[in-house]
Amino acid sequence: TSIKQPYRTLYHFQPPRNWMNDPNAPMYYKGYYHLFYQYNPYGAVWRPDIIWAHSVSTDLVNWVHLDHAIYPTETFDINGCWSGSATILPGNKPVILYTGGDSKNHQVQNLALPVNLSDPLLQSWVKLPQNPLITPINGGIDPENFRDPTTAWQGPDGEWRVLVGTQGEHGGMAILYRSRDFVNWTESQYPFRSREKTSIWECPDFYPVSLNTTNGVDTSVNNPSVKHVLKVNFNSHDYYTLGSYSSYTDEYIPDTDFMDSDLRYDYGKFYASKSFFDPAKNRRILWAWVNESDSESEDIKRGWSGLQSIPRSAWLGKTGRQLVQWPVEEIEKLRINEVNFKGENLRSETVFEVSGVTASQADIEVSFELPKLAYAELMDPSWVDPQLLCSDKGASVKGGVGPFGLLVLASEDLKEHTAIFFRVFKNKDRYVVLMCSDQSRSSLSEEIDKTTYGAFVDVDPRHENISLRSLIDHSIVESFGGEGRACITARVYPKLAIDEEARLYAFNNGTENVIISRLRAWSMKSALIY
Ligand code: DQQ
Repeated sequence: TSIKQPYRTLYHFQPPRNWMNDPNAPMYYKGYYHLFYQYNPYGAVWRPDIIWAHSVSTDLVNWVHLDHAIYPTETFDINGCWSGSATILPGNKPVILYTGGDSKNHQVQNLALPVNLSDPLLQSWVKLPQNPLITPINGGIDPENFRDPTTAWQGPDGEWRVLVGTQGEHGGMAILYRSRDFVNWTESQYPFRSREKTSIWECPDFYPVSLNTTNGVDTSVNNPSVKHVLKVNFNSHDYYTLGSYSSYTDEYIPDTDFMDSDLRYDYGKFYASKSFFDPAKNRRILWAWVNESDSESEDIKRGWSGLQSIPRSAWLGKTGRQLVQWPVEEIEKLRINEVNFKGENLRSETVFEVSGVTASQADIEVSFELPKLAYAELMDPSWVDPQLLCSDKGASVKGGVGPFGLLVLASEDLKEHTAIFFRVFKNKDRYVVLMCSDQSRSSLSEEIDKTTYGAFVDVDPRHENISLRSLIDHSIVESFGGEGRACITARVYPKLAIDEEARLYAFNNGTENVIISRLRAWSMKSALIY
């Protein structure tokens, strides 16, 4: 008997059942994209002795599940095979560094190698007998909080470098290790970075981005035309800094440190991300785990928990102050039945149905022109927290210029809807654009986390239209504002607005008219994931 499963996604990556969390070691090898992920083969909840499941794809859209790649077998990982990363060694030889929970429940870093490099699917992996290669024993590292090795990079001296996340007395940090042969690793004298008042740094990621193109850059590249990104997850989010890195001194100096800025990959649900350089299309791609917002007992009833985001290309924005992210172009292959219009007036206090697409499984791109900017509400200087501002001023709170945007996964009577919208404020001689994803009315059921999310978008509405793209897939809404300058991912569990019952609307709840300069919407085909 099959239970109706309205919340399973149909073009996001999911295993057929059970618990999934972090993406691990994404890489491109001999024509295939590889995704490993933290997986519990025995149920829909996390457990410490978690394993690495493995899937491959030629297009980042359709996936084939392979046998599990890495699972507890040895004293150095018998209590769990936790997150890690791939490095492609010279001669196109991929290797994986991952965290093992050893027989004393200490976290140690291990190396695994493909058994057969001529198998492009890399189906079997062997653990190096010298494991563990990096242990917390020396140097007073907390043995229960020492994990998630990065992709390694090679310096001009030929030595490999890798970061491992941990926490010190005052906050999270990343420790740098160096090696000539990838087997013997030496701890660097100083932590690579640390920051007070942050929890343990999980899943660090460190890579260059180009200063003048949107192309990706391979991880070991360092020259005057790149900047570096250090991303870590702490305090429940994936934060990043941009900065300069010297391969000679191994010093990384952020332009603005963690906690002093609020740069995040995503202002909704998006955790434990991992990036990789894709040599096939010269781009940097990142993924993250998107967990459930429903209760654990519901996860268990459904028999599964956790999604992977749509993989995103990431590059440095024109200002040089932030990254820009956009769903990989391959996802557009799934688009069918385009609905398209231009120059539609979205009058004050109206809701406008966009019909003709399967609203439960869709891709929408819309841009708004704001002819009445002068009537924007005044910005209060105390409004510094965009998430708070979005929850105080949800979609139903009237404004001047905005709120305007989309109502997705909406029921016909609008009792259920998720509102993705903008509000424009005037702040002296400039404008501030707020983007919100308001889940407060996303479902009639109650035991759900319906937190509203928000972000400021670095767009000047005097000089450009405000754009929004939303990818909707049954229980996930991934939204990209200002052409990828602010991203918000949300999970929702409508009761009425499921499958064919779901509707899509544009709305304007401000006093001023706005113009939909262009709207394109598509139904999305299901991906083949088996
Ligand atoms: N999940 C893994 C850890 C990592 C955490 C364990 C982040 O390696 O720190 O499943 O979600």
